[in-house]
Amino acid sequence: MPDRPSRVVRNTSTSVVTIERFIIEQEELHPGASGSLSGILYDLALAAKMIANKVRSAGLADIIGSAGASNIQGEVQQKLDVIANETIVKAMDHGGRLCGMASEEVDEIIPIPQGFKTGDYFLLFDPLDGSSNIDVNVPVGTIFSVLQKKGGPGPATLADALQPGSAQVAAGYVIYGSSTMLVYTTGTGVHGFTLDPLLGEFLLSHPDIRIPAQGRYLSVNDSYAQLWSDPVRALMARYRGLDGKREPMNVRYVGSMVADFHRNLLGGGVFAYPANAKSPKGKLRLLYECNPLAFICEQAGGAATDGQRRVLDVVPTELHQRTPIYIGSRDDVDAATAILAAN
Ligand code: P6P
Repeated sequence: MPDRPSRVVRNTSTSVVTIERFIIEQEELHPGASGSLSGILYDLALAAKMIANKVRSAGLADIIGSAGASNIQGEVQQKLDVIANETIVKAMDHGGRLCGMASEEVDEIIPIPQGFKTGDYFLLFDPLDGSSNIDVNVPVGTIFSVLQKKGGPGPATLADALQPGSAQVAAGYVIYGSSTMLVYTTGTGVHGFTLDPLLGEFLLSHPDIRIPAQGRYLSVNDSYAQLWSDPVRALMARYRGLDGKREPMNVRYVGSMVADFHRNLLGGGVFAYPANAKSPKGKLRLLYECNPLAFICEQAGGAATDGQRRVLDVVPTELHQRTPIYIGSRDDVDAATAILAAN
């Protein structure tokens, strides 16, 4: 991971800072910066506003419900999945900063259209995570990850995508909840911005987010308990205080990873999606869900493991590969490593 200058942290109680201004200030921490990464972040913030508009009005327009098609994951695509995916591709494909993109909703690498300049970065994203919750108005989210292109200039190759999470230069998510927030890192801390719908601006509301070392919340889907291995069951007993080693954690599980992760990031906790007999490699995708959230979590003082090793150290072999994940407060993730890696 490139060396990182110190953080820019401010007291937001006195200053109104837009995300655009914050991005510029962060860029000034990197004297040799070309401004390309800043441009990518601006464009992602714009895409987030456009998706937020669609999500907010989903109940009113005839875009609720499935689009009838299925994606590579075999999941029925919700119309908003398709719209969010197209929104991001159209916002990002002509800026001249990317060599290509990869999306949860698209089987192959998305090339930069003919006639547009290619750039030095590769963008991966889940356009609308948790979309099965859309129809019941539960928070959903967008997750993104930015890598530097490997090798020389030109169109993206699979090698540009299949880099370990430790190579990320930026990562973030948008949560479309009671308010719309964009949270991101470029390796100098984690910063949160809340969308002011009247201004149409993301304003700095959570500078330098730090996750508590030990969590209050456990986010896990217990319906798979019969399918877990014995070490996973032992870990869940630890989290629940059943082995007397810690206070029981409160269970909070939304079924939308961004919502569960965001609550734990701010309040302390661990999100666990273990491998199970039905999903031996886990369910969540490494490249555009687990890696970006792991980068954010570590930058906030937390940790993320697949049960055997640090998520950011996993060398990917497939674009849509899945991984087990235990992510959140450092002490709670360390407990997962201690119990799972030993078995
Ligand atoms: P389960 C949503 O489909 C998702 O990808 C994540 O957002 C969420 O955390 C997980 O799957 C929920 O999976 O098996 O508990 O319904």
